[in-house]
Amino acid sequence: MSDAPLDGGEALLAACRDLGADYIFSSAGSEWAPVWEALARRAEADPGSGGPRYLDLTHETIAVAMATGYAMETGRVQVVLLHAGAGLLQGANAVHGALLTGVPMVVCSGESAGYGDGAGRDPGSQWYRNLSVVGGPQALAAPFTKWACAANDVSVLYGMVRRAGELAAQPPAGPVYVNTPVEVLLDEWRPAAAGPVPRAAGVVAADEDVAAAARLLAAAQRPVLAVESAGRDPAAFAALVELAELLAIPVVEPQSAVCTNFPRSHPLHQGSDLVALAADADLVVLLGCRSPWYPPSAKPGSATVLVIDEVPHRPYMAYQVLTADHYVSGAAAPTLRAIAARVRDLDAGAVEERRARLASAHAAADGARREAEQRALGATAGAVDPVAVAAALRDLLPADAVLVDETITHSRTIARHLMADQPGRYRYVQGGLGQGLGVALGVKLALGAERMTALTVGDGSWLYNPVLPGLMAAAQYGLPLLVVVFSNGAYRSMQMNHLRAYPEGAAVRTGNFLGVDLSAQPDAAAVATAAGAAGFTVASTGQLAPALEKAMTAVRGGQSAVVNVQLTR
Ligand SMILES: Cc1ncc(C[n+]2csc(CCOP(=O)(O)OP(=O)(O)O)c2C)c(N)n1
Ligand SMILES: [Mg+2]
Repeated sequence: MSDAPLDGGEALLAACRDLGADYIFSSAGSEWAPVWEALARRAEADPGSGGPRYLDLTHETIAVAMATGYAMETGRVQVVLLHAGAGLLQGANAVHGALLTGVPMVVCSGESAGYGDGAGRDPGSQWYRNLSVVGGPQALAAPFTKWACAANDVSVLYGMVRRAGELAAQPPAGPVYVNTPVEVLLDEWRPAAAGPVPRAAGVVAADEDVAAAARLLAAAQRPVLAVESAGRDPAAFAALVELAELLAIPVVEPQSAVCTNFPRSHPLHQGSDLVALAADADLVVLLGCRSPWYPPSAKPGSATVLVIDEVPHRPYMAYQVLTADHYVSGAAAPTLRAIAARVRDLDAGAVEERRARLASAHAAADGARREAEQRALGATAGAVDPVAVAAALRDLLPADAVLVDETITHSRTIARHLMADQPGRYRYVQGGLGQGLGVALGVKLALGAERMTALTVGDGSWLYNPVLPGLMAAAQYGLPLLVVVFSNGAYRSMQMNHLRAYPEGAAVRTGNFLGVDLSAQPDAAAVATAAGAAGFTVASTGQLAPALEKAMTAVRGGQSAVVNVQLTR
């Protein structure tokens, strides 16, 4: 290694390494030459040296969404490098998605401090001509990050990025933003001694709140528990099963659920209709829920509401009405275990009666599900029923496969028929459309070559995804995905919205619906093939299983596969 003085690029890299970031997810920009140089220097000196691996990605949405998928699987803070205000704006949709998902992430991009008039190295004329943002790029990032700031001097760069990473991991986890000006990255850096980064501290529920929750649960005659996201932590998933079994409490995953929270085949799983179950409940437990019913004030029934969440008030929600009567603030797994340990004086007869009643309700719902699948899979002519696609994926995907979902009108069908029984099996993409491919790539990166990762995506949502940069990253980094496009030839959800507002309007009278028609979309299978992936088109139910099998064979062989399924609805 040369004995040239260290610079800001080295400082940033040192902070990433000390934060324990496994990867730097990057989309190129001219401010990053100092980091590239530092990485090249490191590789020259010691090719086997540790530290984060750098991923060269070709679209900001892919870079950020990959970091989201990876952090979602691992829980570890990752670093994303974007370009100036432009790259931040391009990636902003996915940064907002990371905020909603609650994953720890440090996002950096630069600006110029001297515009070429300052001393030192030349930042380049583009910073003067095109790239300045009044108020600095941190002003752009502020509304959709936990914290956004500028590192205005190289002396604070290492410390600021490090603290940003610690902040990102602190509950509620989320993305933070650091503006790293070009001149700061190019400046000479003198490292100071810094100790290891401590693990983020957990939130421990107060003893009196745990005791109160246990009393409420033991006394309830008709309790119901709704859960949206707590199952992302496998320990919380297990703790919820234990508590639910102890109390024979029905568990509901409302439409707002974003992951597998409770085994679908468990007799206590009671589907997704919280409003119906809560209507005559005496206790509603909201576990890790941010928006369990809609409209916000329309709490069903008159039950007492017990909210259990690491941070019950989601700070990034502009409006949130949980109508809570009691809060328990604590990380889900230890809190649920603590509550279970405190439950006393259960009415055993009532609990067993409830258990039997819920088991038969579950069996009835399951029978209806099977019938729907038989009907869908038995269809012989025409396009494919989405129920058949969801059921086929359930039956054909390996038991340890993960399904990332970016469908809109089909998401409930997928959640219902996938019958996910393990934590991590199902993950819904949060935030604006176009992130699914990146999130799935990040999940695949975390899971490794042996684990199948599938993306289900609406045809409209697929058009929002940076398909070419995503398939390129899949090939370049050995991250083959199975993509199943739910093609109904439309933004069906937009039409449903229109119909809700104007059920007898001019569009209904004349059939002139705008914002709906996707009949001009390119053939997703042909696009995939052109980009080096395997492409399949499924036009009838009989073609479905063979195409999925072939696609999975391609994926096992290292090639991504896109299966475009033409749907009845
Ligand atoms: C970035 C972004 N732009 C626009 C929207 C608005 N939007 C929500 S759903 C939707 C249509 C999705 O179409 P598709 O994936 O085909 O699902 P379908 O409605 O047909 O089920 C649109 C345009 C959005 N959510 N995000
Ligand atoms: Mg569609």
